[in-house]
Amino acid sequence: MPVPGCWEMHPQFTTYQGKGVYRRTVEISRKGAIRLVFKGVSHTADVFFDGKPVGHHYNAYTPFAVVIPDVEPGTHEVAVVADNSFGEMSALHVPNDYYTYGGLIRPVAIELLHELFIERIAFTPIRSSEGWQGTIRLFVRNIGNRERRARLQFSLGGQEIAAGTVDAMPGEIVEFSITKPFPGVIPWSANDPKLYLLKAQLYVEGQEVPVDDLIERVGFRTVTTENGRIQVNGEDVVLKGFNRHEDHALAGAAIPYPLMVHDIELMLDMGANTVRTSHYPNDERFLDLCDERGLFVWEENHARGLSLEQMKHPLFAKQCEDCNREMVENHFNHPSIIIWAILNECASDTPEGREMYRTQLEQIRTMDSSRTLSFASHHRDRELCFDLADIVSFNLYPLWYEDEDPLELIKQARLWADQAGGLGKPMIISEFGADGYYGYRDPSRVKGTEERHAEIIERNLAAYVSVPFLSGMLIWQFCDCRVTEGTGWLLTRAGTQNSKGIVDRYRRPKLAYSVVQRYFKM
Ligand code: ADA
Repeated sequence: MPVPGCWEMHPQFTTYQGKGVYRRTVEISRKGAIRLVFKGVSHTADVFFDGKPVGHHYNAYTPFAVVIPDVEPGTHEVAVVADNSFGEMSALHVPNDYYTYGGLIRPVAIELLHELFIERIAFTPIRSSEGWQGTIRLFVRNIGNRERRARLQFSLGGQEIAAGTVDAMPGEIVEFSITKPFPGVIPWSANDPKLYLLKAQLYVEGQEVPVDDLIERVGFRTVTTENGRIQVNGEDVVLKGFNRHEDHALAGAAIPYPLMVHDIELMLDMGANTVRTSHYPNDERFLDLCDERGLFVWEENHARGLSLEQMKHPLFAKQCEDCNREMVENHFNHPSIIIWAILNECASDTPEGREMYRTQLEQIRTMDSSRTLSFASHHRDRELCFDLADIVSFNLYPLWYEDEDPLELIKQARLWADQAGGLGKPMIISEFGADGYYGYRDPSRVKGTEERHAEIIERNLAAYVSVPFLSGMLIWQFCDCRVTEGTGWLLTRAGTQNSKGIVDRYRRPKLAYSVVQRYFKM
């Protein structure tokens, strides 16, 4: 199987759920440490080096790395056992309204390491009355067995910054932080998504050549909430866009780069300015494209529609905590991400659920206070957690699941939010939509026809653009997606897919496409 890829693309494994082994040999040119970087293995990975277990990771949608010290020069075998089956060890990957594909769905890399190396960089832009500043936090890791002193050198947009020195004990990860003014930089915005390369070099004392470097791409932008609105660089924005599952008829969850570009082009062509990574952290190449094209991103952790009972799974808290940490640490430097979100449609309407929401939002806020926080709720007047977030977000399906008027419902939702801790906070309709089966056109306009789908999207959009209090409207969904096959109404969806896409799984536009274009380009 190709990497990245998922095994469902092989004719013999279209519905396979279980384990699969990937193996390859690698040539290591010199003695020392290596790092294997996995951007996404679905959903559980066990990594072996020359037959010995070296790493274990749960969750298809977050990256992880394995460091192997003291590798001899020569030929070695890397093997990964990927498992996409559901079972008692999995609290987040469960039968659901999307598909858990199997395999190495995102890229893999191998790095030769010095015993002292740069683990990661976190850049935070600051907008002040004196102009733009930036805080660079850099994490140096010592995997050797002696204390090391190192000098750091940065450059950003061609400006050289002599940063200072760090001392790291064996086994330690040391944080180094510096805040600098960056006069004259051009801010990142949707219309002009200006990006800068931030380069860091690490010199071990007494050596002229750096032992490690790391280049990140960053942007200068802030995100705030004031007066019930969301601001980017101090200016109010209204988010218009899509929920998107990483799913494609020809590639499953392992969407190749040109098809990612195609998705972005389609969204921009419809006039969108935002994408929500429902319901998990996305492939970082996609986030890179959002940075480059000026698309705002709502990125969320991995959970969809879990009941309180499912949230009480003994591994739930730990698996969420890992996912939140890996999401924020790995995606920190993407200026396109303006919202971190958690736990789509889980039990935020119960006191016990609320504690879990509170814990997770606090965890994220501690790691990153420079972005806004939200969660998408379907609990209407029973919601208990709006006070914990910066933005209140509703998933509502008027004219689809209920025969409700979108305008009346949205006004009602504002009142629910105001009465339940959301007063004065910006509000987003984080999901609305209807099923429409590609190619099913019929003058009856019954539910499921492209005509009815387009009409429901139109009536929703007409209502949402007419009210002054909405800061966002995100259509469910950009593309149709495969769902888990099972029983019950959710898992017996027609065609085993969620067909609410504005384009189908092959990206063929439905009638609603031009409707969206008309409203988003207004
Ligand atoms: C929910 C959920 C989505 C999807 C949608 C639908 O609100 O968040 O994942 O299942 O409804 O199609 O019903």
